[in-house]
Amino acid sequence: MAKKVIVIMPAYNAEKTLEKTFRDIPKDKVDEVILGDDCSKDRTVEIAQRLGIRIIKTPHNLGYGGNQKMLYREALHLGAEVIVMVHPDWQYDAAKIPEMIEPILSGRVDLMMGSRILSGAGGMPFYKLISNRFLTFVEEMTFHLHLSEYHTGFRAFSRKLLETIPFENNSDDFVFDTEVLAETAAAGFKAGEIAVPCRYFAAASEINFWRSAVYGLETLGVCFNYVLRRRKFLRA
Ligand SMILES: Nc1nc2c(ncn2[C@@H]2O[C@H](COP(=O)(O)OP(=O)(O)OP(=O)(O)O)[C@@H](O)[C@H]2O)c(=O)[nH]1
Ligand SMILES: [Mg+2]
Repeated sequence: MAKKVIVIMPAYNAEKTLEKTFRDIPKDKVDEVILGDDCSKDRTVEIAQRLGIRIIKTPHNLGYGGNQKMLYREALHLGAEVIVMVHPDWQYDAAKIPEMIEPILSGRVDLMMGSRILSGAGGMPFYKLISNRFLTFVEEMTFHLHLSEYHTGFRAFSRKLLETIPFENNSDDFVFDTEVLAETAAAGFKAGEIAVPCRYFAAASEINFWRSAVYGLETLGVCFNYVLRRRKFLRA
């Protein structure tokens, strides 16, 4: 029997881009698409309903990480063997899903990342590119997952990975994504990546400078904690 593939989209005010993102998903390659709505204040839910997307809603505004937790829980509950996370902001080319899931379906890796850096990071604002490169360098020195970018919003996971890592303990905010990668490395899973063309426009990039800065500092904190824990573990 074919392995079940579920795409999850953590959404918050995605009315301008949801339909375009959804249209790009190759429906013949996935079994189900689920949208997690984090109490959007716009027409996200209405549009998702019209498109026939399965919707689950957070009880109150949880944040980006909280939304993902709810979605992974649901995807695992529905029996997904491969879970693809893509931002519904039409920044990443969702048509690349077959290439993202193939290495997981064939059992070569448990995590796949869609790298904007490998595709030239077209249009990424300069300060984001610099901080992305810097943080990725620190993360690569820490986690050794052999990735060109640790901050993409297009990822695919095996069921085994999501069942192994304690993602429920992670932050409900953006640093959730970094914590998942730290846990992936700590558990010894293998990661892979492909180049994914990206687009930059207002609705695809709403996180402002200060939220990016907080995220950057929190990411460094995750790296620091990881090194400390490893040292203790090696000494014990
Ligand atoms: N739950 C929740 N999700 C959010 C919030 N702000 C953004 N998001 C989601 O997080 C995703 C990423 O936000 P973006 O603004 O695109 O930031 P980014 O992709 O990390 O950074 P860029 O490289 O600038 O695009 C979006 O697809 C939103 O759905 C929020 O306040 N709450
Ligand atoms: Mg974005």
